[in-house]
Formats: sequence, C-alpha cells, structure tokens
Amino acid sequence: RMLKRQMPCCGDIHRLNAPLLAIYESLIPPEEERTKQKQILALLEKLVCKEWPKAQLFLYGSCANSFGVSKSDIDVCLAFNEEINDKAEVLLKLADILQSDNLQNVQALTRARVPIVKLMDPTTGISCDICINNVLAVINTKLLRDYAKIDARVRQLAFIVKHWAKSRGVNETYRGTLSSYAYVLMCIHFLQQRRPAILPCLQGMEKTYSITVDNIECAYFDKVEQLSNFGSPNKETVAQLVWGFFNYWAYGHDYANSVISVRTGSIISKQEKDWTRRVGNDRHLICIEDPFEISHDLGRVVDKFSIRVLREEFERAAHITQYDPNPCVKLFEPY
Ligand code: 3AT
Ligand code: MG
Repeated sequence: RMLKRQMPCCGDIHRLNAPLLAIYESLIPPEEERTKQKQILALLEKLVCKEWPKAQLFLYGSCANSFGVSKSDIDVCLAFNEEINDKAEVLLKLADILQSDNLQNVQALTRARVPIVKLMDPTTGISCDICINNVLAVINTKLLRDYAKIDARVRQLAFIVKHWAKSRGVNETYRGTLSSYAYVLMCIHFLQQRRPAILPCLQGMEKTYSITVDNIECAYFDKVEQLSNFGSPNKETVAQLVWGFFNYWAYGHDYANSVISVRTGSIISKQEKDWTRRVGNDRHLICIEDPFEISHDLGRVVDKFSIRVLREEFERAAHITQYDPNPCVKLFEPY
C-alpha cells in the first residue's frame, strides 16, 4: 500500500500547474512599481549629474533583468568612464550629496565586498543600493533579460524557484547558500538542457552584441525577438519544469564532477576548470560558472554544511512537488 501511494503518477503533476501559475502572477510587480523606479533613477541622475556630469547611471539586478518580484530593492550602478582607484572616497562623496537631498537612511558601506551606498526614498518607500563601475553586472543583467524574452516559462520557473529559495532561507550568500543570480542561471541552464530545448545558448550563436569590460569580451546573440518560437516544440508546463528542476538538483546532478555552464549551454567538468579542490575559502561543492567571468564559480560561497542544507532542500522540494496533497503551501512554507 505504501508503494502505491508513493508511485509517481504522470497525470498528477498537472494538478500543480494552475496554482503555480497563480503564485507566479501574484509575484509580478505592478506597473506602478516601474514608474516609481524610474522616478528614483531620475532623481539620482539629477543629483549625480551636478557633481559628475560625465558619469552614467544604470539599473541592474532584479529591477532590470525581469526576474524581480514585487517590492524588490533596486540596484544601481554609477559608471565613470575611467577607472576609480579609491571607490570609498567617491562613495562618501556620493553619500554626502544624497544626504543633503531629502533621501533617508543614506549609508556608505565602503568595506563591503562590493562597496555601496544604501538609501531609502521616503516618497516611494523603495530602498536602493548604488555601486561604482560594476559594469559586468549591468551586462549580465542584459543577458538574463534577453533569455527571459525568449520563452514565458523562463520567468515562470525562475520566479517560483526564487520565491521557494527565499521562503526556505536558502537565498543567503552570507550564510553559505546561493544568490538570486545563481538561481536564475541554474534555471537558464536547466531550460537549455531540456529536450527539445526551451532555451538556446546565446553565447554560442552569432555575436550581434559585443562589449569588452574589465578585459573580458562579453558577446552573444541578442536579437532575441527572432527566437520567440524557439521553445515551442517543447510542450512542458511550468509544473513539469518545476518538478524537473528540483529533481535534477536533488538526484540528477553530478555534484562531484560537473559544472553547469550557461556560456556553453552544457555541463563541463570540474577537472577542465581546475575546480577540483578547495583553494582558500572557495570550495566548489556546487559549481555554477559565471557566463562572462568564467573563472568565477557562483557556488564558491557554499561550504560543507550549507551544501547539505541545500541538497536536503532540493530533495524536500522534489518530494513535495511529486507527492504532497497540498504542494503549493508546503513548498513555500517558512523554514
Ligand atoms: P533579488 O530579487 O534582489 O533577490 P537580484 O537579481 O537583484 O535578486 P542579487 O541581489 O543577488 O540578485 O544581485 C544583484 C545583481 O548583481 C545580479 C547580477 O547582475 C549581479 N551579481 C550578483 N552576484 C553576482 C556575482 N557573484 N557575480 C557577478 N554578478 C553578480
Ligand atoms: Mg537585488
């Protein structure tokens, strides 16, 4: 009797589709949030321009990569045409300028791994982090946004995975779990690997966009409006994909030998990357290659304790999507 209850039933997974789509819909930011973001950017531009007329401001991260849920903070990059040696000095100056306007909680965090100025706009209630010359993040934001345009299921899957990760406490890099950026790359990789594929490998195609940043050539096919039918031979629903995603990370991934690589659209070996042993604090227990900074493993924050937490969470999620009578509640239950 036990076995029978545990038997996966193919028709069953579809019961999840409508509720998962409803959750996805509820997470999409309303249009007025975009308006507010633009307002803040305009205000910042006005203030920054007085001091540094040649500098430019860019949105990056989830407010610009189309994977932002409602009420996310916004990430802004202040880009100068030249290298800035003393970022702390510029950030303190910036904090000073912003403070004198009516922005609240302006704070320069000059010793963080990525030094930033944090602030809150009292009229909109939106918090904002400003970094300096982090142009690669602006470019990887564009790559993610372009992938999202190819097939609606990219955003659906990634929203649900991010929501799950936040609910379950496994979206905290300072505690050894993964960043939102890493989760979105995991989703893109997964969709590149479906058969038929739901996503192509944009960096493996003709280069229609190319820019060199910090000596790294970032190039890929960005005319994605030409790819709007790419995923249509694959008829999988978001429920099947969510189930497949968690199963892949619970039981299908070879943690000992494999690196996932959106850049190549495939799995590559740890051996090939020389990510086989711990170097300093980088452990490579789950390997996610950054699409542009290819020496950069986004899994390097994961340690021998948090890898267990992560894998147990993938297994829990896989089990719930398959067998739980109330999966949409259980999956996102606070930890
Ligand atoms: P949230 O919705 O805020 O959780 P997000 O997409 O804004 O998601 P993060 O706050 O983790 O993601 O990061 C903001 C952006 O910074 C996303 C990506 O463009 C860049 N980024 C983050 N981590 C890395 C990294 N390790 N290497 C390169 N770029 C990164
Ligand atoms: Mg963010």
